[in-house]
Amino acid sequence: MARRVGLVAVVSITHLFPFVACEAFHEIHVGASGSFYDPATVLANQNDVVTFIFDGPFHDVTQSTFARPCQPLAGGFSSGTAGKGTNGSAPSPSWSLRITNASVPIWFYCGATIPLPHCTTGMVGYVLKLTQVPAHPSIDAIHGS
Ligand SMILES: [Cu+2]
Repeated sequence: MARRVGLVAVVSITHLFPFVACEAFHEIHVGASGSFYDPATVLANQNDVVTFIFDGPFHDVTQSTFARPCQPLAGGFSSGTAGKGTNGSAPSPSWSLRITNASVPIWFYCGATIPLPHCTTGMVGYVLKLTQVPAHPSIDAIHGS
């Protein structure tokens, strides 16, 4: 009998809070030390916010696809070109992206092409749903940052 009461209590709690969203904030540094995103991978949940901080001179964040990682996705997002400028004296601008659909991975790349296309030299990244990857000790560190 006591066991049955415990089960009822658990069910009641999930009915009381069916839409609780625990949003988290993630930061990705853009071009802080070369043409890279740091980190290049973020594990996120629905409603999380990913903020890109443009530490380098000029970069961008443009949505792409796994199949064509250096081509813009039609109708996808783009931060526009941003950065600290060539002399690095301007403050780092930032641009934020809210994850409105965590069920699909989000791929992005830098569309800057000077002196070489940044995408083809490795300036790509992606956002994965937190539950799409197996449990790993580093996941907590990434998600908690
Ligand atoms: Cu770039």
